[in-house]
Amino acid sequence: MIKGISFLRPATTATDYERLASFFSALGFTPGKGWDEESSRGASFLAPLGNLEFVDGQMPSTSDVMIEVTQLDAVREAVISWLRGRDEAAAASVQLIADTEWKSRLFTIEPLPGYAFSFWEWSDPLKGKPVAIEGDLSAEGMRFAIVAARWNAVIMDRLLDGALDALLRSGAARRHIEIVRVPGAWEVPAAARTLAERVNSKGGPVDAIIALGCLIRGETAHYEAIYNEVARGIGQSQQETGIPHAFGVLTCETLEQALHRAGVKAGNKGFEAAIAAIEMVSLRRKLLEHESHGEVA
Ligand code: DLZ
Repeated sequence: MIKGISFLRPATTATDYERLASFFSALGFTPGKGWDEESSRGASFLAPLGNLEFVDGQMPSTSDVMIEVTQLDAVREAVISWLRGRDEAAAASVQLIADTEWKSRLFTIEPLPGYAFSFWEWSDPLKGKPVAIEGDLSAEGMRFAIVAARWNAVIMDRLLDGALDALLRSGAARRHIEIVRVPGAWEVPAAARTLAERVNSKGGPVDAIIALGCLIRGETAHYEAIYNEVARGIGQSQQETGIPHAFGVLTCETLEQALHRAGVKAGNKGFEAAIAAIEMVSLRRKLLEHESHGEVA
């Protein structure tokens, strides 16, 4: 069964390699596994959808790497801000976004001479997308609170790092991320609820809460009882306040399993929870906008 497809691009020097990796990181690509060995190293970047196309006739863009995005203007701004300080002349002359003949908008950029990438989005929002309302993954202008337990500190540090990484790389501002530490997973729902209900106090309201914790069955008396209450409390806070609460509470058999889920082998659940929170804030905004326009989804 076919699983995936990878395109390899050799970098001529270590500096070029680092420049390209930095460019793709700055644009919010999810890092893949990559590798670092004696004979070579690889920086890998993932996109939710892959697509290998053979073209007969005129190429749709000048680059053979086309990256479909939402919010193309924001992507162009991110490109410019990455170039600033590295190459002022290039930052000042980034190609303008132009309409294509195939109902899209596109611009092409060479972060390194000889490496051109075209970024594009459909002009017609229904083209190329399933007819569904979905949240986007840009966190710009959103406010988050992360509620993180202190128990199992090694794991929690990794989950917290993962969540922060996801928020910052998706465009959230540091000043819009509040980190709240609580003793253990048991205390997460109460703090989350207080934050979700906060409206006029000094910190102001938050758009979403990311709940992080780690329960290890082998080492936790009343594991089931604690887990059920934590899940119920976070769910209840979400349902009763309407504020999205992402669930990043690990429930593991062993410490090793927890480590794997905290970035060692099986993704980082803190990162994933933060991405879910961003998507839900965006979705909620869209749904409420639909409601206020009297539209039916
Ligand atoms: C007491 C306890 C135990 C045994 N294990 C964990 C755990 O694995 N993960 C966690 O986040 N917290 C644990 N706790 C602490 C409880 O969540 C809670 O903080 C205390 O019982 C105090 O209310």
